Amino acid sequence: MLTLCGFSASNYYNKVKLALLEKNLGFQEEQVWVGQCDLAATPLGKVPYLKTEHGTLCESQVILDYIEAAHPQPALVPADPFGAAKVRELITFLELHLELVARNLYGEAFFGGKVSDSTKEKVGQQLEKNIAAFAKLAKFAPCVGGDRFTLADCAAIVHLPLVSGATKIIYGRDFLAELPVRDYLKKMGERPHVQRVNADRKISTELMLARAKAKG
Ligand SMILES: N[C@@H](CCC(=O)N[C@@H](CS)C(=O)NCC(=O)O)C(=O)O
Repeated sequence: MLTLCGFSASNYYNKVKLALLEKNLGFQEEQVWVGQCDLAATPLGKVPYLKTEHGTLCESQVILDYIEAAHPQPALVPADPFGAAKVRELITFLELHLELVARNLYGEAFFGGKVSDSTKEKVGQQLEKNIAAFAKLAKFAPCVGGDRFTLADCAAIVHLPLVSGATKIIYGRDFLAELPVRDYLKKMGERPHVQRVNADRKISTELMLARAKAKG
């Protein structure tokens, strides 16, 4: 039995959760907040991590690659090596070049903190450049990499709303507005597993914010 550890407000947790659901794999969820992680399983204290019959794994992409190799069907990565690499290329852009850059804004955008003006300026410039590059690779036809639902969609569905939301709040403008992201997310939102992830996310986000408030 697989146990996914973390919490449903986390985009990286939800990337893995969506893939597990789409692959129809039985798994259980163990709610672990940041600060409560088993550091032997996730030495940087990040979620998600996965408990398997062989041991634990951290880092969402490592977990997804393991799941795909261990349970190839239904496939969320094309069988041909080039198609598979194109999926990973999109995930790299989504995470390394979009989400991780936008993450510098979350403290102020979502958690009542403050981000310096110089950070906002630097991050804004990086995002403009990286989003323009991502736009050249993404297809949204209707899935992010073309006509098939893949692991790149598991990443795009959870990360793109944060990039939109953070830029809207910090710069007063959704940096993804010129891409068909809203229609894409609406279409993906028709999938029952995406609906489940989003419903769980809302509950978990309220819990997370209540915990932060209680802590002061
Ligand atoms: N590269 C990691 C990123 C995971 C990550 O940043 N998770 C966040 C929650 S969304 C976290 O645990 N943050 C706590 C921390 O970094 O200390 C992955 O793909 O799993």
